[in-house]
Amino acid sequence: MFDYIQKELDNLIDRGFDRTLRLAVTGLSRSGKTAFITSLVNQLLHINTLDNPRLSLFDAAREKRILAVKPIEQRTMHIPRFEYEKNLKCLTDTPARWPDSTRGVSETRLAIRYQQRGLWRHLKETGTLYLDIFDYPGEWLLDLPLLELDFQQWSEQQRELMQGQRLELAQKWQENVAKIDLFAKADAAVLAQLAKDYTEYLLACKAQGLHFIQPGRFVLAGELEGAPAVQFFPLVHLNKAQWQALKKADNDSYFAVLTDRYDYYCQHIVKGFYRDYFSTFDRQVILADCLTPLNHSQRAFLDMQEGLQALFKSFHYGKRTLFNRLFSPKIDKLMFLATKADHITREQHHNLISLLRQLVQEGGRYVAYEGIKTTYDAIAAIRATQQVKVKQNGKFYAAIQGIRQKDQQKITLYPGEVPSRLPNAQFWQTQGFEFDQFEPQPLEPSSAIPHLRMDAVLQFLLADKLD
Ligand SMILES: Nc1nc2c(ncn2[C@@H]2O[C@H](COP(=O)(O)OP(=O)(O)OP(=O)(O)O)[C@@H](O)[C@H]2O)c(=O)[nH]1
Ligand SMILES: [Mg+2]
Repeated sequence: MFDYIQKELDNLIDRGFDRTLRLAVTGLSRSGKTAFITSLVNQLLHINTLDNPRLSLFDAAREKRILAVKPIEQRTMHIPRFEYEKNLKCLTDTPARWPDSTRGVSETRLAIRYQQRGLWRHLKETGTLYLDIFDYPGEWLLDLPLLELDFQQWSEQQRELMQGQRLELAQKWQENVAKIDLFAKADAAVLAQLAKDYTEYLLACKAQGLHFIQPGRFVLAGELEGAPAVQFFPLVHLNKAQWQALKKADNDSYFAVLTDRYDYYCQHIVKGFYRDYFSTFDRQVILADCLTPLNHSQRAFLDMQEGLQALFKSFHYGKRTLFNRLFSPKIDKLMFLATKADHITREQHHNLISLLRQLVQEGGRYVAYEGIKTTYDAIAAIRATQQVKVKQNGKFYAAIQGIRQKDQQKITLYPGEVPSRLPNAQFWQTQGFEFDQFEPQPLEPSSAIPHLRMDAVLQFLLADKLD
């Protein structure tokens, strides 16, 4: 009994202070980050409106303990603001449309006034949780492994990747690289052009649905656009003897300049990101669109797997010295979400989650992280379809209904089965996937955004902070 009272007293003292939670949201391009944050903010802002009964899995909302939520001024002046109003307007316009693609990092801050629960409930105590939400490109996390590689090791790793489709896309860049003498004095304009060729190659990979792109800043340079720090490229055509010989090249040679720029990129840009942003996050959401790559090709699917595993490794580094040297990890909860689950029927969600797990965790080894609580789920941040039942030959089948993007037709379809395991080569030959994109449903400005399982997300991320 004494322990219990002591615990309640400790809690009470803790509650006397307002709390801050810094939530980071990331995922590879087009995984649904903007839609996710727009919906998360929207669900919280609508928590007490009558037409939002859809948060039953979120304790604080169900118990009506959230008194008020409002957007407030963010604390960091140098990070662009997340454009919630603009994104919402896209959804409430007629016809409704998806918010635009975004670049770089953005931030938004909410104040959540809530009533605490527990032994002292009758005291009607209230607290405020300040929620800072950051949106940053998953591609930036893909750069972490660079810190463990020198220029030669990185180049050799990139050479391994040069197969099939990538080899074709890299042709122009490779032909131009072959024309320069790496021992010769570097010409900045030539390097700028070669780096442009390399960036175009990376962008072409992206357009083909390939996600494992390094360095991540080359495709999302932001304020670094045109800076020497993002004007280098791997040397994938050299053999060991050539690398050895080039070590003796002059300091102003192409080879030396490329090496310097690579080192600068690692030391300043990659480490800078981890120091300035990553080290300040308390909780992390990683979004993955596992359905779209199924439409592309086995290569695109495997590439996404590589990308996701690299993202995951960023957290796995927790125990390793590199990561600890950079910052002491603070993240205590990590959530992997398969997005756009409204593309499939409800009974397929289980398979989608299982596929996500497998994609993230090599060979299905479910690794737990010391001190990081990890979970997997499937969601639709902005639900664009309705789940319906279709009668065929006297039997009812689950189907989805929505406005198909490519022809603006209202369609009802059974999108098929999501594989619960990583599909093998034979599977790709025999079964094609066709997951259509849908337009968002019309939305009244006063209504909450329709979703799937965003309440489960809020419960995992916020519940313990609102007790
Ligand atoms: N059906 C459905 N489609 C979604 C959902 N979320 C995102 N999408 C689709 O995915 C596209 C990309 O979503 P965004 O939220 O812009 O993704 P992002 O990760 O912010 O993309 P970038 O900023 O370009 O990296 C949208 O334009 C929609 O077509 C969802 O919950 N349901
Ligand atoms: Mg975005």
